[in-house]
Amino acid sequence: MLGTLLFVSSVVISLVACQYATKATCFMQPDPASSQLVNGTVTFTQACATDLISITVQLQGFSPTLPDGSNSVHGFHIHAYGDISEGCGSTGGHYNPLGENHGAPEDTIRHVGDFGNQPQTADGRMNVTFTDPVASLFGPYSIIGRAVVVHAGVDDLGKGGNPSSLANGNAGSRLACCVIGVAP
Ligand SMILES: *[C@@H]1O[C@H](CO)[C@@H](O)[C@H](O)[C@H]1NC(C)=O
Ligand SMILES: *[C@@H]1O[C@H](CO)[C@@H](O)[C@H](O)[C@H]1NC(C)=O
Ligand SMILES: [Cu+2]
Ligand SMILES: [Zn+2]
Repeated sequence: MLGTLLFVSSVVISLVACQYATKATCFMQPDPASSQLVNGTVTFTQACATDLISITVQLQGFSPTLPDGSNSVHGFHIHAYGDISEGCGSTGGHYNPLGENHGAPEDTIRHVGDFGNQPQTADGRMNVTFTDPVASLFGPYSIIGRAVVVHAGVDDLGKGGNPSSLANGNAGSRLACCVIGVAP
């Protein structure tokens, strides 16, 4: 009887919890050391813990893509700390609560914060929406309160064949960052 009551009430609670889309937001600002003045918003939505998180990125200020195709994609990660007191450098490394190696978003072995590479437009904007199978706004490994960082270079997704590839993907300097907060 008590078991049934607890079961029914937990079902009711989870149904109610899923009626409100959970949303988080992050207002990107350029790192003080960056010559590319990248800014804009990153928005996260996830209605329930069991849903995939959806990430919408709307940034501007990247240098244009070069004729040889360079400067067309950028390493894009969640970093461990929501601390931008010393620019993007104080956000720490990739958010990695499980102590894994760096990888691609689709890899089994990856950091929670590994969102791979995201494309910019030729004229220097980034306007993409994607989902991620691992990161979440819920639970013990929630990304709320941590940082978004976009890099100058390409993330080698852990396939670079050197130790730093397995730590950070060799994505280069940090162009812009922000702290993920709860949104209305
Ligand atoms: C974003 O950067 C552009 C170009 O530097 C600037 O004009 C604009 O005011 C910035 N917007 C915000 C909200 O910081
Ligand atoms: C961003 O992409 C969306 C969806 O494709 C589009 O509706 C919107 O106009 C784009 N915004 C910019 C600034 O390019
Ligand atoms: Cu990063
Ligand atoms: Zn990583």
